[in-house]
Amino acid sequence: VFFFLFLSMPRDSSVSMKTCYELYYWPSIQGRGEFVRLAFEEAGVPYVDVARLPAKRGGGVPAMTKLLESDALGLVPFAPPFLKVGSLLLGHTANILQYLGPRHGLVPDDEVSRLHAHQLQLSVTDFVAEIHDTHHPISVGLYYEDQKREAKKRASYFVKERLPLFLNYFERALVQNGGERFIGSAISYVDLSLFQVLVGLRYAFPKAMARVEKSTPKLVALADSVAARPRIAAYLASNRRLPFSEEDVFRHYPELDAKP
Ligand SMILES: N[C@@H](CCC(=O)N[C@@H](CS)C(=O)NCC(=O)O)C(=O)O
Repeated sequence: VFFFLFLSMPRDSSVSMKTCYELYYWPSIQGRGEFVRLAFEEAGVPYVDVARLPAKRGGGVPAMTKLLESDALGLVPFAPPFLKVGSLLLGHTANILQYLGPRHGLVPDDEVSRLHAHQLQLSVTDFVAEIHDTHHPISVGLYYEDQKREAKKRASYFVKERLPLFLNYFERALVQNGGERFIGSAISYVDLSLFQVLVGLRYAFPKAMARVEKSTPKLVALADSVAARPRIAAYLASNRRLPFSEEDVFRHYPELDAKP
């Protein structure tokens, strides 16, 4: 039995037989946690999405809140998503991916590649914050309905200026690396994240995206190629992949999209 158990362990030698990844994120949305979920899914690495488990199995939002309120595990993260690996607690999406990437073949070995992957991921972080702020320009503590007027104004500049600026930048970075992958020649967590950004933006701003995507053909091809990867395709078809919604980071409010 032990021999069989050993044979069925992941082959990645950097992963100890006891590695148990616990992801903490809001259970009903894709949000920023999705960038981490996609990395686990592509790598075929088992993880526990703790807040999505029932409370009687130690899950739910209270389990997440409990960790955020505790000082027992050292530096406490500011907000979800965060990852627990044994006694290590790690916050910030880009930081979590920087940790997982080298351990699961989602970034090349050399230092420059890793720094550049992190650099691109930090630009994803900035971009996601701006996407979020289109529907919450005044405060995360207010409902969209209470900041609709400001959201409309903010989103009009976003779709006109920031959306093409960011996407054309990512297209350029992709082309600089040959046009198929962002870093090196194999899939990296940055490729997975740009897939998520693209599909999220298509959901949120279909009209603006139809326009902008004409000038980002490599990005479009990259997103298609990520969606077609066997593990990602299986994940997207599973009930682990939550639908987009108006509770999420990428929200579709027709009044915030580009004019026809
Ligand atoms: N830069 C952080 C941002 C984390 C973040 O804003 N998390 C959101 C959910 S997606 C949250 O729960 N924020 C609570 C708050 O800002 O008070 C990251 O990329 O992980």
